[in-house]
Amino acid sequence: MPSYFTLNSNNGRINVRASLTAEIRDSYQGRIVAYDGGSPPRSATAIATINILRNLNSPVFSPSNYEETILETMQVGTSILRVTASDADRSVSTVHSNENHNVIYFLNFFLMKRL
Ligand SMILES: [Ca+2]
Repeated sequence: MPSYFTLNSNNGRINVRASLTAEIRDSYQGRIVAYDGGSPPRSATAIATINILRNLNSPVFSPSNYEETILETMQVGTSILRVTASDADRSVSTVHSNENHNVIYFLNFFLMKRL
């Protein structure tokens, strides 16, 4: 497995080393060891878990079709329908908001022929 991360031994920062798109794993875990400068040196270990936010899923409407009949005299601004779509990608990150999970709606009406 290629190493996707590198650790700066001076300041402890972990950086991305290689593109993360080559795999679909959503979590990586590594052991980190810190040594002091004593003789003999003393050390401590920690586990770093890095979760990857991937966009593996498309939003899904539920239901997938909507229909509503309204009066032509309906007041401007009246709410007539609410559509709902959800996305199964991971929703939580402590660093970034996850656009892979957030759903934004767009409306593009077209005219239907009368039967
Ligand atoms: Ca998604």
